[in-house]
Amino acid sequence: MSRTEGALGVRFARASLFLLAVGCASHDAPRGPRPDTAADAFVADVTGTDAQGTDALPSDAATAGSPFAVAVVRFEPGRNAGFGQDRLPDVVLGPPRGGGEAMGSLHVVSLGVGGLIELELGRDAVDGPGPDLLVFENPFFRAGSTESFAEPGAVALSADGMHWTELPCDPTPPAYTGCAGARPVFANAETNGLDPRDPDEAGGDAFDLASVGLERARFVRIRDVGPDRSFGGNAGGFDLDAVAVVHDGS
Ligand SMILES: [Ca+2]
Ligand SMILES: [Ca+2]
Repeated sequence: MSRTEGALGVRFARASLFLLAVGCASHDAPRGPRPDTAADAFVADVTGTDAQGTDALPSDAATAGSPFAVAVVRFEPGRNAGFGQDRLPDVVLGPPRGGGEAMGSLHVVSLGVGGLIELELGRDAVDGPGPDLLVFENPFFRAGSTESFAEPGAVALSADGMHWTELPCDPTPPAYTGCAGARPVFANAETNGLDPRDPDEAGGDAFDLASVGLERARFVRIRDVGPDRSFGGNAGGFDLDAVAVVHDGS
């Protein structure tokens, strides 16, 4: 694909998402039966970790030590998923590509309504002062409003990929207390120099390991808990851009 064709494709996709978002703001979509997602089940094995994330730490020199996700170890799309799925796992690895306050990034995978994804980090998030981990979705402020168009997700953390602790998340607008997917994302590795690991610069939603008594985490699970705002499209549920480690003990 040429550069021009790629740009047109992006513009078309942005226009589609914008129309979807506008529609979302005005009415609720009817809920339909969950399709058979067996054919959509996806498990990536980027680092030699098995499907349950129970195996070895990353061994790929290109990703070992990264302060971002380096592998998708589990993906269970919910209803009306599909957007970005053909770009897994890369689309959720590495730093965020935030779209700022007024535009949701399209560099995401949609989990679908009730969908779930588990990621392995390139290094442990370790409890330090304040937030230790940032999760980047693609919420944005509606025109003339400070209320974000949010598709919240509950975050769970694990040191070994087997034993999980879910952080409390109240998906009630406008605060979405404790959930990921509430705050716009500003850091964009392609368009600005904002530090994607700095909670004050990056945007996104910050999580403190101490809030649930954890000292470290290597795996992150995000579960869509919001209302259905897909309107029958394929961008249902939480849209994951990236995850970043703030404190790694170094
Ligand atoms: Ca902390
Ligand atoms: Ca979203």
